[in-house]
Amino acid sequence: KVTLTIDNIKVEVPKEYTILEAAKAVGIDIPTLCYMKSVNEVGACRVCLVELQGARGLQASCVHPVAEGMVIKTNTKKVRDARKATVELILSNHNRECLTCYRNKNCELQSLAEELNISEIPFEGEKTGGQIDALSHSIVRDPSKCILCGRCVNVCRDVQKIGILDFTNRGFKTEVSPAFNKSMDEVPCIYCGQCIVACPVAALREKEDIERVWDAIEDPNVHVVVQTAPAVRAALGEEFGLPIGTRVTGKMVAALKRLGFDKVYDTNFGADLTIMEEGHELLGRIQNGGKLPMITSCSPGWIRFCEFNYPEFLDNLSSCKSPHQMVGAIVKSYYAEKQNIDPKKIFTVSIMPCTSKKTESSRSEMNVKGLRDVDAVLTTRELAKMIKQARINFTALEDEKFDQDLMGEYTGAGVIFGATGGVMEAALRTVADVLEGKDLENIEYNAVRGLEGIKEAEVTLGGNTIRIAVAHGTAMAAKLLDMVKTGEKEYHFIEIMGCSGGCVTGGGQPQVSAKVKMDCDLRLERAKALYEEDTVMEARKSHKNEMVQKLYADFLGKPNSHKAHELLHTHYVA
Ligand code: HC1
Ligand code: SF4
Repeated sequence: KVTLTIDNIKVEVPKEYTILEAAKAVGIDIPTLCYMKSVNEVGACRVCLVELQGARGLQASCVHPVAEGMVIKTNTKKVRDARKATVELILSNHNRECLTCYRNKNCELQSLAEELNISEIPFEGEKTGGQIDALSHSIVRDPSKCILCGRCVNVCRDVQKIGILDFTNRGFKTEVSPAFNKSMDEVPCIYCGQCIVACPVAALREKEDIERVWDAIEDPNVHVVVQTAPAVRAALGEEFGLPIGTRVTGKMVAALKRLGFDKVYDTNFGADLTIMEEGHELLGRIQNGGKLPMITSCSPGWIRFCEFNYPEFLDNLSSCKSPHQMVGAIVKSYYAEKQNIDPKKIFTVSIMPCTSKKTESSRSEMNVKGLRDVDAVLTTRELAKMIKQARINFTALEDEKFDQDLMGEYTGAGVIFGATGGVMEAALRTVADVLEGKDLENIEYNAVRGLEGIKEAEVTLGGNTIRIAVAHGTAMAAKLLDMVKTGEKEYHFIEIMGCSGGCVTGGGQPQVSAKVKMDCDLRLERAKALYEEDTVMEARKSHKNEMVQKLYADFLGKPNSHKAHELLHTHYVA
């Protein structure tokens, strides 16, 4: 430990701390901009400058290590002037159309400018920033908003180990973009959107599809069915000022009904259905000598990662479509038939915590007899925008229930899909009952919960030992697959999610400032909300979902039947 003085307060902290962390330990809040804990600690923007006695010039506190006896001042005229000048310089080369900006009122640069009391920009000159890139289905990049903080670069390169974005050109012409200034559409980007949630401004955002959804709702000849992913309920409340980790399932449903959707279902029904299909696929592969390990296929970011980087594992992927695609396909077939609605007049909307789902739903294979499984995918953020546009007082809404007919039931197993390890746990709950031939009581698999990058376990079921692994974030996926490739590890079943933490921290979830993220691990808080919902559900195993059983009895036959394959399974391309 070392002792130092910050703003006349003595503080004792571990010697590995930076000045920024030491100040925080005694409640002194130093502003930052490029800094993002564990992701971007580079001291590039110089907003976190402090005065260090005896040092020449001001020091960037986010990278400067503490030392015994240091005397630091964080709030002198010199410090304030320097921070202000730095932010003024950034603003002088920034597209300042704040009123019409995607991040208006939720922008870290805007808040900083306000805090520093910046009322005019003394230097005005040439501006950099090229064309907006909106070619992909998932992500829009606007260089005129970029402040070159490097957070997206580091998330993509170090956390995801993909490296799509980097600094290009030099000096004043520096830009962050894919190599050779290509479009995000032309590079092996997996559209995980982790760069979006890392961005402090609006240089990266999702490709919005709100207007098409409003149009469908407005059209009296169109029957609009909406479904919500498990992880959305764990984060939507943040957009309305509720604490991180507040579960807002009932309010979300109430809001969707007020927005005018004809039917409100939960993707969890599809998650339960996925477990039936995937569980039987796994049992089939184990019993018939099929390709192992089988790997889950719900996360479209992970699927793209596999297609681009590990094509040798394509046959290992479960052939199951992801749960929301399954729901879409079942709505346009079974539901349409039962409700006697022409499937051509049905418009399906998925509310997802994920930006990659937009691209997934546009894949040509994702259709039923030429009709799209899912017509539009909106992120959690886009749903929040619609609710705000409709002037719904979200926090005051009374809880409402999902529509209860046909596809209106779900189990706790479906809910936990949204957290890393959840798909595995849900699958085990069903596979265990099948192999043991009874209704097991112990259904919580703690070995696959939590934030360890790679989780492994061995479970013995009905005399069979099943070796499983779970990885989240593509860096961890790569590490795990490399071990499988060399033969160092052998498994029967692997769950992989493209984002660290699973869907709860997907690229379509509410943006949370780096400052808040310093103290709060979103992955844990949001996952808690899902595990909580699981424990209050009456049925917690997918095969106990009676509406899924009825779907098989009345329509699909049995899991992995010909019809199930036609509607619920897909293929992958290298
Ligand atoms: Fe997910 Fe899934 S869990 S992929 O993370 O399998 O997006 O939440 O909807 O489809 O159910 C996302 C979440 C989601 C699918 C399910
Ligand atoms: Fe990288 Fe994901 Fe952003 Fe693509 S979406 S640039 S893969 S972080």
